[in-house]
Amino acid sequence: MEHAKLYERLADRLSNLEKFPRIKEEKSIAALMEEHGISRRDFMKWAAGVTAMLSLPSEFTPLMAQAAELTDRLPVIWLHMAECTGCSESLLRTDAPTIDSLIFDHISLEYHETLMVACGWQAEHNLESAIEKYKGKYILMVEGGIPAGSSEFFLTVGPHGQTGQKSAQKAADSAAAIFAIGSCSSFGGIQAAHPNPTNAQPLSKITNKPVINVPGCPPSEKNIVGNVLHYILFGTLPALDAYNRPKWAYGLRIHDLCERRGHFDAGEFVQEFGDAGAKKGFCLYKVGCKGPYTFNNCSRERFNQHTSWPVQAGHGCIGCSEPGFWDNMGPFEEPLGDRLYNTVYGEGADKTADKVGVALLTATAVGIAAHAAIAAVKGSGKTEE
Ligand code: FSX
Ligand code: SF4
Ligand code: F3S
Repeated sequence: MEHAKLYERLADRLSNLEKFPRIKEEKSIAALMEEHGISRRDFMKWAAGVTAMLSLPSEFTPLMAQAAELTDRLPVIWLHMAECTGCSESLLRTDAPTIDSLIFDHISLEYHETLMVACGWQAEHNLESAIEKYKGKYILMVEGGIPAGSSEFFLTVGPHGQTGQKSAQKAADSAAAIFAIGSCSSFGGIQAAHPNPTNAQPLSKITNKPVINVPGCPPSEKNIVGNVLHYILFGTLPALDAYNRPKWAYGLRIHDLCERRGHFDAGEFVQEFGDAGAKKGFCLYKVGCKGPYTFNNCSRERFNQHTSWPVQAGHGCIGCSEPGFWDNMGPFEEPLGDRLYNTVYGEGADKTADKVGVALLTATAVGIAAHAAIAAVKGSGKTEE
């Protein structure tokens, strides 16, 4: 769609959404920002960043800011299944509240077990009434793998001891959009790793409705909030890859935009942690980096307000946003070697990095040899003609 037409369509959608009453009678985003010392300028800079992240042209920035301001029109139910709560932590536990975490505060979170005050019967009642009240209108976010089938009783929640499977199914039935937050909910995660004693399953196996996967263990705050804003703006599913991950976030390999990529291409590798190459910031492939097989935007967006990410901190990527990474990507501090890893594009398209690396090194070697030959010819006193 042409940009102007798309702009018009999104602006229309937002002005319709604006007519809905605010669910939370709390402070506006502008007031929240001011309270935390975040200027309008910083907010607009942030909105420009999210616009670029979602691959929209920069003139859509005001729409993104408006979408953020409208997050209080959106009821969200967040369920915890079998997991470590790292996904919620990724978003909420920062030293100073980030714009992303403030926006998450602003969303009308109707139910979130680790954040809400209610417990026991009251909590269960809140969940049931939120499902009823916002039927067909709420966003469901689920964190964690789900023990299923005859093993569903490995996870029971609340005073009625409802199983995680039943509670996720019920909440999914009446949701307007469903996000599996984190690798556990997207692909099963650590509890689904071999031998998967509780038969933990991804959310997409528990419901027949479409599920958008936002994997990562944990996913970055940017990818969680970016998906909410995308939904507010478009109201439709984003373009997804073969594993139902939004392409705007998971369309490229970690390796494609890694700051150490020049060293990979030049054959400059850390041989063991702490060696001279590590101090120089060489490539971590030989100490196990799985960046060449992993689709995520960590190397571009980083974590904690762009501060850092695993490779910048000195450890290779462990492939945490790929299906079954606990089983398929290990050992985490050794290369996969000759083992072909089946990525979204299939085995054929994705040679092992070892082979690609070797091919590149060979090409470099050929380049050097050719140069040496020319130099030798020059040295012999012959002309270049
Ligand atoms: Fe933990 Fe979330 Fe990993 Fe899983 O993140 S960070 S185990 S993806 O479900 O809490
Ligand atoms: Fe970066 Fe890892 Fe690729 Fe090396 S192998 S360039 S550290 S992503
Ligand atoms: Fe995970 Fe790799 Fe990013 S380990 S956080 S996908 S760098």
